Amino acid sequence: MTVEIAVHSRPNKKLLITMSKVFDLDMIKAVYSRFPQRVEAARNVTGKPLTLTEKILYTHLWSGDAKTASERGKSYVDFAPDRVAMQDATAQMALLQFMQAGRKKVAVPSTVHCDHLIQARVGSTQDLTDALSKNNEVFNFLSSISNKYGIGFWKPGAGIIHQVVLENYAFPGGMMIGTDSHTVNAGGLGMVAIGVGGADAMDVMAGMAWELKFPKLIGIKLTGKLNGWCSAKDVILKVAGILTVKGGTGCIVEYFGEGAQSLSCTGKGTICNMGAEIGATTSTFGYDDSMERYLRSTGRPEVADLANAIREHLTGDTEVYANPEKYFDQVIEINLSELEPHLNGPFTPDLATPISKMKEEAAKNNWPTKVEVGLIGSCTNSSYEDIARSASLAKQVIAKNLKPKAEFSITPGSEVVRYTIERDGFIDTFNEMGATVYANACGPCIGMWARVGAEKKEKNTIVHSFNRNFQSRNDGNPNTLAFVASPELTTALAIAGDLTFNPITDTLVNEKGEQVKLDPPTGDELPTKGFDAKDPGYQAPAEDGSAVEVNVASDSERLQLLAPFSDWDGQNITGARVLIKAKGKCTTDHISMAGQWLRFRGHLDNIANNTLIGATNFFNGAQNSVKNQLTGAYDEVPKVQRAYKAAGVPTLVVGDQNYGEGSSREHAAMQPRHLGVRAILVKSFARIHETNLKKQGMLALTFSNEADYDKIQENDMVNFTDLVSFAPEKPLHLELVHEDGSKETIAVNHTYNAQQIEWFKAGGALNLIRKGLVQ
Ligand code: MIC
Ligand code: SF4
Repeated sequence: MTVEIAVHSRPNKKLLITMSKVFDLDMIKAVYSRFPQRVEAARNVTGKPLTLTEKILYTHLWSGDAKTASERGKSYVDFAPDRVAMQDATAQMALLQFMQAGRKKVAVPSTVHCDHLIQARVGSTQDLTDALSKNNEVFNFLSSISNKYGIGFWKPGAGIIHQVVLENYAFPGGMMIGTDSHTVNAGGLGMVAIGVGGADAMDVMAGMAWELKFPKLIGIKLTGKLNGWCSAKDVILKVAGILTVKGGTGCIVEYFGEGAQSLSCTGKGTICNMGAEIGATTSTFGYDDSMERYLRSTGRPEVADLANAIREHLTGDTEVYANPEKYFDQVIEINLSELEPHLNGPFTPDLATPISKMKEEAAKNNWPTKVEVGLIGSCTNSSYEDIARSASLAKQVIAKNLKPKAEFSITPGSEVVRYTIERDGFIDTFNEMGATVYANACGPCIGMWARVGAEKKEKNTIVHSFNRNFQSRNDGNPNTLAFVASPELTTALAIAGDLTFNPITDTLVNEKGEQVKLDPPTGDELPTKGFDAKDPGYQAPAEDGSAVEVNVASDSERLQLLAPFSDWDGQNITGARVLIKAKGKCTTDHISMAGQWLRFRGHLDNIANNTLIGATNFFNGAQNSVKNQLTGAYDEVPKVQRAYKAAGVPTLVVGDQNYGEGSSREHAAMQPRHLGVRAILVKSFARIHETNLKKQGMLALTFSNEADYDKIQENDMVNFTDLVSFAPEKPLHLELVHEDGSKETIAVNHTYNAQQIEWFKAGGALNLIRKGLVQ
């Protein structure tokens, strides 16, 4: 069997109006029919007006109408999400787990999107064909397993998960989870949409509740109106600068105010999308006219009508927005009229520099100011509006006799956007500017970018409109400095080829030697002629998939059936070694790199060979070089860990702040687990990663006293002294036996509740399901 691709077609062929099918209409009707009553119940138990976030959370309680008020930042609550979305790189592991759950069909509407495995090299058509042949085994697996279990399948070329979800599935007031940290994008259409690991997705698809600690609430009041060079992206770039990469941890961010209403729906999506970069559980906006316009434009007037009927429930209560300090845990106010375009980076998305300050910051930090490449697109910024506004700048290249100084590329977010922008002439405009149009996929954003010359590892600067800019992420070159900006600013900087070019004040010299100024970008929020596509790339699942076979070849290097992890032996872990003490930032990209490693996302043993190879060893400052205590020699992290495993020596990984920041990929938890690491001990965790570790039966621990990080020495032996009495809200203790024989005991905290301790004991949550101990 082969997977057919969504073939790019020319707009002059007869158009098929493919946007008329509304997914999940019955489910949405059911959600809305109970919404008002559940909001009322929530108002009664909390005894106060409600934020939108609370309305959505309380209307999605597993147990039905709210009976008690949940304590923010404290209570673990069971929720019933309305739907699940998965992308190809994470769906493999999620569905390999789902296969083990013994269910016939998914319990809630679910979809798989093939977007991460397509490498950007020469251009969309060729790249898609190449990806299809390289990844055929994986695409076939995903296609057939989706077919079997009732999961909607979006073929390679259909687009990036979050754009496709926004166009087809997101609805105001809904709750969804997705196996990708940028699932939060759907907040732009008024959802509470949360990124999770595959094991969490599996639970919900298997008909079980989904547990989340009731989040704290950050309110962001937007006043004024965007103008000139500013765009929605600049709002979140500014917020990232204020809150930093961990300022949103444990929180849902709710935007409101007249400024919020003035933003387009896809602009709101951009803001919510990058909420992942501040560690927020998710972000959301109240239902408004921009969302209604978007629903109608994407062929869902029925959903707009349904939402209009309960409009007052799909936004926060008036009293809340009038006195936000009373109802949110933290309030931030941003005046859109005064906002400046920002550039965030390099290496971290929260290093925010307004464009007017870039000259001095670049000089101070010795950042190369020549921009080599500008890239627009990704799930963050590939809406019609984004492309239209960027195209308005590309048009000026020709009109003003300019010659772009940097390379420039576009990755459209979906086939629907691509088809529509081609029809409306934008692709031609970009082509005239010399741009490359890549396939509708993640591409360079996830390191699937065959960038010519990257292997030389030269220090260089690129600017993109994506969301993440961790070291090595885009092209595998640790010396590429990536700056995140709006698509408009990215385009302007690619034209100028200069990071310090401020389009508001500066001029460019054109081919005739004249000084010219770029006019501020303009563009329609939505296509006046409507969206269209010949083949959006959707494959519906079989009504009855019981006869569909899912094959995983035993000698496959891409896919491997999962073997259960072993359960806890009930003993204290003793004689443990420190595999690595990671220094500084240790994101999921450092723990389980993407790029070329994406091909092994369905094969745990093979992908385990990249475990922690990007992390910096505190003791020697090197990457992928740790001391093997069995031999005294330094070697690669995965090799050393495999040696410990073979010798039956338990190990732990030590880390710094916000460990596991970034992606939802549970590989970052499963790989160390598979290789025999027993505990991860850090100063603090990113939310999704902490849950992933718990789910996989790992110990996720934090130093009670952060300074104890310094006490861990390279040759230490570590003994747990009270793991046998592991209990909720009770710190554990570790005895450090130093090389000189001295000993000291440190306290470590954990956030396991009683159920999660059972996961640990069973060797992972899936083992409980396998044993039929969870229904
Ligand atoms: C990312 O942006 O890092 C990814 C790739 O989309 C990840 C998912 C993954 O690791 O597969 C994410 O954001 O969760
Ligand atoms: Fe894809 Fe990049 Fe979006 Fe992740 S952030 S889903 S890699 S486009």
